[in-house]
Amino acid sequence: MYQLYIANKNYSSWSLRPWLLMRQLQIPFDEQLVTFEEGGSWHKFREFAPNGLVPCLVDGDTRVWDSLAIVEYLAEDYPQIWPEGKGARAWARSAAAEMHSGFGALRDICSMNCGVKVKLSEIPPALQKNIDRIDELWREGLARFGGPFLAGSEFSAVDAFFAPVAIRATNFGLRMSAEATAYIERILALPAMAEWIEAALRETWREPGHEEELLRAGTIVEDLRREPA
Ligand SMILES: N[C@@H](CCC(=O)N[C@@H](CS)C(=O)NCC(=O)O)C(=O)O
Repeated sequence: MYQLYIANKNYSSWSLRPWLLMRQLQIPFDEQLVTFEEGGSWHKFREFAPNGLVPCLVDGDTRVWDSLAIVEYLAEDYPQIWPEGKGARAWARSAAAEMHSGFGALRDICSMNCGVKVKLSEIPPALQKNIDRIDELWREGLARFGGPFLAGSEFSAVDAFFAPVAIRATNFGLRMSAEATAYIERILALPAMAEWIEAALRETWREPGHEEELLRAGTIVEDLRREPA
């Protein structure tokens, strides 16, 4: 049985990607949730991941320590992880890679916090550029492959890679096109996504670094999380 190491569901956008993909595609795994440490989790996460980061997949003697590498490792046994058709797979891989290595302003300013809604104090040009590019990319995929998912009729790895954007866009009130907004609603309605968010809202752990990121971005308008113990 695969073991998937993740961190706090409320904060960990990288953990969400393989977790959602595996849950949605019904790939069995044991979830190993290890909470973030105040000031950095390097030592704690090094106990299972050589790079000291989550997510990390353990399959017997094999350790896979990056979200994109995990997806590719799983795809060797579960080809449905990528869409059918060489052209759709090339598009999906390019888009997932663009998310994996880019959109720094969105990731920095709108950090994932499933339970908290924030009014941004400003939308700097770099953030608007990221939002516009994601909107363009999503509209392209939906139109070209016919939806309802980014690369066609089935949920695939490219949807999992953009899933945290659905949470960020909702919680930071980012304005997107009608097609992108409808796509966000579809992703949030997936049973596995609802399961992740419900679990995130039940968490009572708080990590000051992640909380401070929100305060730098704007004003908190709603906190739906369970009170810390
Ligand atoms: N490129 C990596 C990024 C992994 C990453 O940055 N993970 C964050 C959590 S979402 C982490 O482990 N941070 C450790 C820390 O905050 O100390 C991947 O795709 O898996």
